[in-house]
Amino acid sequence: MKTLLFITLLLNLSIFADYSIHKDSEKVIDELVIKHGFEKAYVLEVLKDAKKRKTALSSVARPAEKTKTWDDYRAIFIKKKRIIDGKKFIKINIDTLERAEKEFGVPKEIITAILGVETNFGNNMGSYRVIDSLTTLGFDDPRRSKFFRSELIQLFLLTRENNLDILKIKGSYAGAMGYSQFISSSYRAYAIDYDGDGYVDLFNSIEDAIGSIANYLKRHGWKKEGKIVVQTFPNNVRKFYKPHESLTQFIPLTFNENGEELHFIGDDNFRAIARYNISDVYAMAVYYLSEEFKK
Ligand SMILES: [Ca+2]
Repeated sequence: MKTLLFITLLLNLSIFADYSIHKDSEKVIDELVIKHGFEKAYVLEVLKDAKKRKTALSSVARPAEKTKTWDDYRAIFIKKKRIIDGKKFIKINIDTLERAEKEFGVPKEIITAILGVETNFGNNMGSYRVIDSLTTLGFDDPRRSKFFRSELIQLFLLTRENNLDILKIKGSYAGAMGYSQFISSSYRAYAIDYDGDGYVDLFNSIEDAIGSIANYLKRHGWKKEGKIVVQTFPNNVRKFYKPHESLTQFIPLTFNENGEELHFIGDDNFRAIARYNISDVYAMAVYYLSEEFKK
């Protein structure tokens, strides 16, 4: 009886989760082996090595972009240090940023703001092994396991294509990687080689990250010279814009700024930023930060 209790306790400890024998792993293993031609022994070895990370589960249950208000976001991201670091980043990487701006139509300040919000310009790319995040969320998240299992399969494909060690690469609790924090499917679909070495590397190449962010935004509807937000007032939104399909929303977003309420409507380019991270406050933080870099 005592032994059984002990074994039960052991099984409940995160370190003893074995994703190669998880009840939902068979479908993933089959897809990787049959559809994508991976060796079964390799897939099992990787899943066996993956560790359950309970903090990934708790973080994904209350993501910052859902629980934090604009005031919280502003306090975190629109800070003197980050603004100074961003300006420095622009100075150092001006050639690449201007090349991307010309090629994709995305201003250097926006690309830099995304890098600033995502990883503090590469200083915080995440400390989770991506294999741990994606197995934990893919097999044990009650709400979005299907999405994360799909990203897990994408991770196998990405690491094979890019010759990366699947057991070593790190990222956020949700599996976002590199300077620009791309999830596996985005990495495969939108990341580009922008330093010309023939290899797409969001972990080590700032140039690749810059080009990839610009490419991502363009592919998600960024319009050169387009508007991001239109500042407006409570009762005359329609005066400025007639509702049409390309507007993100006709109801203005409301943010408190120094005790005054400001009302915005997001335009096409606002929506493109929000595709990076589905959140109005996220897109506002990027926009605000980008404006600070111009000052
Ligand atoms: Ca490259």
